[in-house]
Amino acid sequence: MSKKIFSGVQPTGNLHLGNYLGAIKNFVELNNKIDNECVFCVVDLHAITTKQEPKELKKNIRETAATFIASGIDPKKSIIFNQSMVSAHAECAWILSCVSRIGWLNRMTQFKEKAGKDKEKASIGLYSYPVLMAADILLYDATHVPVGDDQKQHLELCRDIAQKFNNDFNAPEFLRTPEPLIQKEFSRIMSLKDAQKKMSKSDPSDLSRINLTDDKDQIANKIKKAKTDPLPMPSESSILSKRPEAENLLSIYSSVTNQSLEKSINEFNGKNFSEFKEKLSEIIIEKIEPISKEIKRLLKDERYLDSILLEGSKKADRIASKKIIEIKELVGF
Ligand code: AQP
Repeated sequence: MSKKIFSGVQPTGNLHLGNYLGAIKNFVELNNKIDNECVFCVVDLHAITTKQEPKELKKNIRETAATFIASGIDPKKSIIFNQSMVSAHAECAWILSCVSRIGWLNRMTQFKEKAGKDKEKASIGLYSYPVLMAADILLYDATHVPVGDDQKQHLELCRDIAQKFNNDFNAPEFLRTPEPLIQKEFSRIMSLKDAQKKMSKSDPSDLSRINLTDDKDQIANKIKKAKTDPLPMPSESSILSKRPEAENLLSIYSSVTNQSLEKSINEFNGKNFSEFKEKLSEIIIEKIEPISKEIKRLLKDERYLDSILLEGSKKADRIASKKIIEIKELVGF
């Protein structure tokens, strides 16, 4: 069955192995299915919910587009564009924010994590971020949204917003409620320095993540320094919850090699971490180095990247403008 896919990545720099294994790898598989209609968005409006330096943001928008293409998304088959080029996203987000309830947003754990202790100083945009995310998805009548595990709650909210809009305006099924596409396994890759925290672009320690622009020496060095425990490699999965670092590294190994966690455990059962880490570096380098080289090559051709984003924006605008006109009509504008 053909699917309408929508997903986005924030151009906040330092795209990493977690973004790749949790989301982008899945985008590529969906792009490769002939019948799917895919829209992949560089969500720059989301990026400014935290402070961005304008020149860096421009660079990061191109780098995110380059990462999509270098990872295997074909811009002729899928729409690649940046959100700020299609004004319907911001318009729709406003309308949906008048439908959404404060109580719903108060439950969002990502806001709590990102705002930290001093919530009063967080931007209003960071708080209402999930409403903009709902607008992104609903404008394209997406049937499926591939995301990492951390976005599950936002997708549930998106479904609630769609249903409430349809009820409020007596328009059953008008906004389509999308299904999340979250990988069953390895949908949350953790920091290499602290397996209780997810691998993240904004972690101040570069050693906590493998960036998709890292070269092979950087990758090898980060894996060598990745936190482990003093025991040999685990022999069964039941003890992994007590050994989060081993679990994270084995999950990365399994996800990159497309094999089950059980198989990876059997492969390294009782061996030293140093032996495992050597193999882990090898397979990450094999996967990431070609992507990293291609990103760097594409970044030298800014005109090409800008033309992809411009073309993609025109296509996205055709879809989103039609939907926002219908939304406004229903609202009574
Ligand atoms: N550690 C992760 N494991 C699996 N999936 C992940 N994703 C992010 N981190 C992991 C998935 O990548 C997609 C794009 O994420 P994003 O750029 O929109 O924002 P994010 O989730 O806020 O990513 P970061 O890296 O944690 O950024 P910062 O540090 O800026 O907050 C999403 O599908 C996400 O689930």
